[in-house]
Amino acid sequence: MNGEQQSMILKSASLFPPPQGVKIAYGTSGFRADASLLQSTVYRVGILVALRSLKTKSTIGLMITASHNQVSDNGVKVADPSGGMLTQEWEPFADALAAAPDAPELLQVIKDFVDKENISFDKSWCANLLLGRDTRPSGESLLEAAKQGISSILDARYEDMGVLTTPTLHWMVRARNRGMVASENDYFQQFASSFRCLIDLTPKGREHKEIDKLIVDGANGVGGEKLETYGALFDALPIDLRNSGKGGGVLNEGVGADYVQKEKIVPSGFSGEDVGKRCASVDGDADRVVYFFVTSESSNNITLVDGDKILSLFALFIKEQLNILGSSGTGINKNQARLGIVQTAYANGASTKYLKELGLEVVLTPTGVKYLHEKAAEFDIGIYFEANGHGTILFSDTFLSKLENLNDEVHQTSTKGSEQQMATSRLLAVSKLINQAVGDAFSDVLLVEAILYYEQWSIQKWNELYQDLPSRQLKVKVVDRNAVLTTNAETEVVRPPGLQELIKAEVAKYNQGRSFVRPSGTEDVVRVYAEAATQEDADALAKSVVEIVDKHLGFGKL
Ligand code: G16
Repeated sequence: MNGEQQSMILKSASLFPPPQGVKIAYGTSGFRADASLLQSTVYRVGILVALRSLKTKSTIGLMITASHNQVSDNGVKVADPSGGMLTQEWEPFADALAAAPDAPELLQVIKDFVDKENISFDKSWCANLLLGRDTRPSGESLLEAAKQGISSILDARYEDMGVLTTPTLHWMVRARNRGMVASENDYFQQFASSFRCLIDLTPKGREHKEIDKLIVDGANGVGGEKLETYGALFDALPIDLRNSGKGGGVLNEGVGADYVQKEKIVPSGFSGEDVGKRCASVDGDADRVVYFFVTSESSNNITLVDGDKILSLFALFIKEQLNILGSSGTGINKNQARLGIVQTAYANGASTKYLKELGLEVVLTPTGVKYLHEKAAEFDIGIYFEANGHGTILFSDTFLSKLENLNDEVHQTSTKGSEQQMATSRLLAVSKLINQAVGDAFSDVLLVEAILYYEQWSIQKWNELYQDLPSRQLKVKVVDRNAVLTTNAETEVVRPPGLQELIKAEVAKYNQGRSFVRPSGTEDVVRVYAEAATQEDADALAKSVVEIVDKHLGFGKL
């Protein structure tokens, strides 16, 4: 780094002093906190993405969002060259940047890292960034701070893509780095045409009726806003949009995927008139989706069809297509198409049992797309989902080229129109319909809808794939959530000592009981999950574990 570069950083960094007495750490998917505390952190992430772009000689993405959190929070996520989350290897650097107390120390952290990583400032590559933000009121000024951070790296360029869903930005980064054009319109056009293609590949003989209207809860956020603009492109899928954000509702307040999945009650904007209808709820930045139906006119109850059920539907469909290929002597048999499933400890026990009974390989990772994505990439086809509705399908490049070769062969022979050819085309269509950069509410909805159409299933029939074990998720405010350290994909606590034994003793009291606790990486809380044979038991188990956590780490008021 030359003198000019160093003085530029010093000068601009002094305009973004970190807030006193607050430590903001890199969490499950980036930095997240009350928006008023984030100017300095976001400025510094601007520097980080510029350096990441110089290091990888690729386009990098920066997204201002706090996704499911309350509207007064905000945050920043980074998209790596693949379109996935920032490599975990750079997280300590992100933390060190955020923690530097003043401009000179910040410069020192940067200089040390640039030397260690051997980052070159020669003119052969200018840092190149794509920027986006969700609809939060604090987004614009935080994005300004990010731009200042980027501009403090000489010759860095950025394109401000405006208000976007998080997965759109990840998709754009992936597409740009593969040499493709990548506007927001391209993103929606690709999904719309792949959806149409998959619908058209439904086998003849199955009843072809119109798809029933899907009711979508837009969380009063960017998902609702974009669906209003682009939803008509999905011409085969009629949509009744609620909570688009236009009617004055507040982002994530009593609405959205996180609310619906955690509370298991009807979101605002839905009523007894919606009983039995197919509904989907996206989260604040539209990277998650859960389905549900209202169970009775007179209560707030819903039947939740969560990320585990979406995963199971996807797994069943993909397996069916692979079976068709395997039985037709295509050369793509079970051994050449390793299909893997990735879940977290939050996966309902009944879902894992169901997937294993299908003969599938199931792996658990800690919470956070960054872990699930990495694991899923080890398979020819890796399907990952968190119960909260965050997930996607990854196809390895090798497997995709096998499919493409098979498709070419089939087009040259008389097997055209055969089941084998249809299965090949369906898998190729799925690979284009699914967002392989990151979990994406829109692309997941379109794939769910295409599969339900293919199977001719209602949401109720889909829900019957297996019966969820009753569960409850709660959160506890604690003095310091980082006092909790877990192991074994977050299923056991190793610190503070003694806590795990107490949880274990509580679990032993319940039939089919299971419970674990972990510090959230997006909110200042410890999360508690419990499941058991009945809802009363799951609730009671969750409540006792909350009390144990509160006694050990909280304020002892519960
Ligand atoms: C983020 C992550 C998800 C994670 C969720 C909750 O989602 O991308 O993988 O499940 O946070 O994390 P935690 O339990 O650590 O708070 P989002 O949609 O909020 O960006």
